[in-house]
Amino acid sequence: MRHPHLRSSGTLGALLIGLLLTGCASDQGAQDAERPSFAFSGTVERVDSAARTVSVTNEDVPGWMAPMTMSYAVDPAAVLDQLTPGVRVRATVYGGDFSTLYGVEVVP
Ligand SMILES: [Cu+2]
Repeated sequence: MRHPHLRSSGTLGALLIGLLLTGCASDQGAQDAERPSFAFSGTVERVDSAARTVSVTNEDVPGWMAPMTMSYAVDPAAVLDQLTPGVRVRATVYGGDFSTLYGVEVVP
């Protein structure tokens, strides 16, 4: 799914070229280790138990995404059961991946 808020096709083009070069230089297949990671934090707005997704309003993540509310899959999937509207979460996100929050933790 395309992220709806990419500001310039130049950024996307550079990203795609980067991915291609990465693919040529290495066949490790572990994309996450080679992409920039960002610390994500935000507030849960809604949980869709059937779809196993959560709608989160994020704080600004410079270089990744400005504050907005979007729907994500979560990893580990089991953490979804701890999430309810209003809960604050921390996670790790990766450059170019706007669909999944990784290592999700509830902020006490
Ligand atoms: Cu967004």
